[in-house]
Amino acid sequence: MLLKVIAITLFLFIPIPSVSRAQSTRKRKPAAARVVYACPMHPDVTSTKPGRCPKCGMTLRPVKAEPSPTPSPTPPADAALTFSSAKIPNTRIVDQNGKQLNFYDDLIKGKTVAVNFIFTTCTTVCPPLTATFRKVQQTASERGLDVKLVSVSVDPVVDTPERLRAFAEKFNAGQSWTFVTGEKGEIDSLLQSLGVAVTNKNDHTPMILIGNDSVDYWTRAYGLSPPSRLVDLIAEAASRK
Ligand SMILES: [Cu+2]
Repeated sequence: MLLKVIAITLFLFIPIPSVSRAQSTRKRKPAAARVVYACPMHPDVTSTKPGRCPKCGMTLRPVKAEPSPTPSPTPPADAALTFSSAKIPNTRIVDQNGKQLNFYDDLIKGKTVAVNFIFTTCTTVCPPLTATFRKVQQTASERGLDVKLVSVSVDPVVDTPERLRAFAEKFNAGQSWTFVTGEKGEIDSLLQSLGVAVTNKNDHTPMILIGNDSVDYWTRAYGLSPPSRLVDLIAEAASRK
């Protein structure tokens, strides 16, 4: 009887060490084959498992493990450097007043602009993003800066002009702040061109595109940066000759 118990115990326990050995071997795969997950807005936030960024809540995206163990603290160079006015399409869009506009000609051409990406039913990052934009609007006007704010809906089917107008009113949006929606296909291709397309609207980026179209100067900023910092970036863009 005792022997039987020992035999069963052995039978039950013997395989376990070999399984955990197999797992630890798997974990020790060479770095080249490993995938790490990084936040698109916070490249310093990385994880070996999928999940969300603790800073902004965005879904971490798989990236190739870097040969260096410390990832660069600056955003990838392509984010800031390869964008230009030529990439902005003249998409047919509708604003919060139901007016048909052409995205580039009517909202961007010759202007200093800040563009963010939101949807009105968002319960996470969009309310603070929009509140930040409201503060930017206020501070920019106090500093006499001529900047147009543009908020593009990443959920154009739900975000009708009426919904956007109610949202705009809630955030005291002034004349120089346009909310953009339109046909889903059109908006999707607009988002694609602006480099912010996502398959799930909840993954949309808290990024602000800031630029001065007249000199084709563009930069990107984290959408929840202090408003004064964003206004500094806008002022810098506006001052480019
Ligand atoms: Cu959101």
